[in-house]
Amino acid sequence: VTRPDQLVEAIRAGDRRALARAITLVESTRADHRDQALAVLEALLPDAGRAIRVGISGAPGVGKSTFIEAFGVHLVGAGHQVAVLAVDPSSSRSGGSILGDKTRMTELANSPAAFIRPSPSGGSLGGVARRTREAMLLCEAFGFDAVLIETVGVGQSESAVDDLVDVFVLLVQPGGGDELQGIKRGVTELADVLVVTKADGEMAAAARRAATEYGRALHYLRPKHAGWRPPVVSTSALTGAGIDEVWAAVLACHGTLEETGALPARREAQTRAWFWSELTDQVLDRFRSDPSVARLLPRLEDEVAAGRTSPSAAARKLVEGEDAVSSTSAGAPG
Ligand SMILES: Nc1nc2c(ncn2[C@@H]2O[C@H](COP(=O)(O)OP(=O)(O)OP(=O)(O)O)[C@@H](O)[C@H]2O)c(=O)[nH]1
Ligand SMILES: [Mg+2]
Repeated sequence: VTRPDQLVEAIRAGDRRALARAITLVESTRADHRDQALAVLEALLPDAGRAIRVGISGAPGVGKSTFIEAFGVHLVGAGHQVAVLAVDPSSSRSGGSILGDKTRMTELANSPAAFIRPSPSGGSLGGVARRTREAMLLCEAFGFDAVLIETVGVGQSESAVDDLVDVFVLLVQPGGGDELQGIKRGVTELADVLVVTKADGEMAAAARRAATEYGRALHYLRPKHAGWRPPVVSTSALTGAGIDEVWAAVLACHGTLEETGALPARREAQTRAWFWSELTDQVLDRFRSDPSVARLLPRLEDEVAAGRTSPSAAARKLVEGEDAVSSTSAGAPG
């Protein structure tokens, strides 16, 4: 076992195995691991925050893994140090996990300037997002200046990723007449850059149509950020077309957010929200572990389920003790 201060020192010295071990610590649910993880994070926090944080999302099969391989290789070619992480509660995963991807992202995975971390298996979306945020901070402290966070777009995971990043890139694919599905689901509103994938071969014409449609649709959406209009970029991971344009768009968006002051405000709001979610989790954990709460809670939950008491009254009984509620409901002085 390596002590937290040794891990911190090794990470500062550029030891990748130490980075991987620290990420394993933040992913662990064991109490002693949690203590060590917090010590490492606390020490490295001043070194974090210097990367461009990019979220990459899209429906299953849209081409995320293939895009990230091409995009990551492009970034490395431009002199960047790239970390790839994933927010994916395994329950929602249809296959194509980033672990399997690592064998497919061969060029990127073998690059000394890149680091690909498979998503932790299992857990709630909130838990996975928390661990990913902490892993991102560790990667930044290590020196990665671009962090790509992938999620498969199947529900709430897109907004969980948007809460972690500076710039959100949404991938859509041409064809199938489902061009506007993302817009219907409200996901398109999150996009800072919209990427049409697979713009090659037989699909080139359909990709052009999709790009036009999306461009028109985005025009009618309320802007997410003042001064930034999300561009639509057609790409092919096979031919490499448009990949550099996506990076240029990400940089332009990031630059605009910096100039308008939206970037520091966004990061601050994200950190405040993270604090409140940590606080809520920790208070709830502690509350549940109280013996009298643990004894009462199942019975009260059953009473709520059976309609014998209201959720609000039952919650108050738990928080204030049964006596407090019965004396209140017996008629507090008006
Ligand atoms: N023609 C063409 N095919 C592509 C392109 N990018 C991806 N594909 C193909 O699309 C399929 C899905 O690609 P993936 O990169 O695995 O998609 P994904 O979004 O990561 O999929 P999941 O991880 O399962 O959600 C594969 O068969 C790819 O070969 C592209 O630029 N052009
Ligand atoms: Mg994939």
